[in-house]
Amino acid sequence: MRHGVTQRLAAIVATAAFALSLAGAAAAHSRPETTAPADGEVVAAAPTVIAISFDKPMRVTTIELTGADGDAFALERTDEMAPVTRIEATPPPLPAGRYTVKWRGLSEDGHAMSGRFSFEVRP
Ligand SMILES: [Cu+2]
Repeated sequence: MRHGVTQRLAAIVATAAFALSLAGAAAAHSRPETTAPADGEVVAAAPTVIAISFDKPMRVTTIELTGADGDAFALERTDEMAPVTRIEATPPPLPAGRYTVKWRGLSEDGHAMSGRFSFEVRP
């Protein structure tokens, strides 16, 4: 039954190759590395810049800032949706409170990515 063993081996090799290709695809994502403010950070002064750094270029398609009650705060950005490793957006003066930043983007490998982080302004 050598033939059967060869077929099983071929199937195992094909499965391993497929798993490796999935791992390779995952590793090619651009990922957020750090944010400013950091997720969960409590800041005494309202931030004048909201920033996200990525390990590889990310085309950020939306970035939104909302307060705890769901109010949206307009962010001014200058990246013009070009792929960037760091996006900086300027918020209006922020009163004390909790805020959430939500973003969506296209990774360097074309995959859709999204994330969120929160911070609190507590003077
Ligand atoms: Cu990817």
